[in-house]
Amino acid sequence: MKKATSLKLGIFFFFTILLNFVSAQNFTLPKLKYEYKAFEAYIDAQTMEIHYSKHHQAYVNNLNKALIGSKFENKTLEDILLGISRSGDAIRNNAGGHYNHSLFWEILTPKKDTKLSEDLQAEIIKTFTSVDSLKKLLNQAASTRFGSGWAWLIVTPDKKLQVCSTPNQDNPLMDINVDRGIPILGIDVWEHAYYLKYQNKRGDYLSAIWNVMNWEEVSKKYEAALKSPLLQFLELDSWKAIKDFHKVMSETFHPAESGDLEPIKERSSELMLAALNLKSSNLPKSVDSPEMKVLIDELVKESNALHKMVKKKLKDPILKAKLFEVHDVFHKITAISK
Ligand code: MN3
Repeated sequence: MKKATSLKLGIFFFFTILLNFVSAQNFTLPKLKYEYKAFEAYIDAQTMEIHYSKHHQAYVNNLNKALIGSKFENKTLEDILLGISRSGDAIRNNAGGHYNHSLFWEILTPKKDTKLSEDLQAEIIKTFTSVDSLKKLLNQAASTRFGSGWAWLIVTPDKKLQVCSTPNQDNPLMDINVDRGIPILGIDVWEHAYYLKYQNKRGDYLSAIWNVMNWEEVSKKYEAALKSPLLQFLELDSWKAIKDFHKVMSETFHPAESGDLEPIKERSSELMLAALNLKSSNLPKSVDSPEMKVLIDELVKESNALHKMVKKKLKDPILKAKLFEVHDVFHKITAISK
């Protein structure tokens, strides 16, 4: 090996190790930009203190603990949430709790009358007719959420605004949620957020919270969400038909790779139907192109051909070669969707 190359490799490995070390997981409580008593008239200091230093701290501690030895170790908080269906309850509740509260502290402020950006204000009026009706919708989502949870304003994959709510510490980034999008405003409706001052009167807490809303921060989050590559990821992640095809494909292709053709013999009709289902699905805007449609047509044609060969009981090597062809077409499709 040439000296220059081995030096480059050495530097590469040094940084790889350094990076692993730096990213070794240890989530921490974000600093508050105000005092506990900053919202006294609307949210009392004791609630703020317990909420932040006890509840949020517990989510952080329990998240760090739950991640040790899990497949989510060393992932970013966003990546953990996006794949939350593959985690257990401890990671789901505590990763959600950490993300949701971090956002919540940011969108509160003791500053009076913060202003919405022109862009966000225009979009709110376009979608909800007025800022007041947005507040009403959010309060409705919050007050009808049974038990504990959150009400959200999100930017959806097609760059629209939407109000939704989630139970417990779930949020709209999570792949278990029906409404997907990037949250730009979240209201905590767990009793720990208001009980000391408002007891069972969730509605009074919900009216009060607008007095401490940081519209400048919400506007910043709106601008950032519009530019975020996460939006395209969320759009593709909601394309169920391709996930369904992928599932059958990988459960039949991988055994075939190691010589076991039984799974594809049993499921060739299922694979063909999944391809047809993909063809009739609504293509996400970001991948909707003539090229994509040609590839999906080819996928249907090849899956159909494979199914016919299985029915004719053709020899394993022939079936395997055809399955590899189907797999190649599928790869071209996923390459476009990345
Ligand atoms: Mn809370």
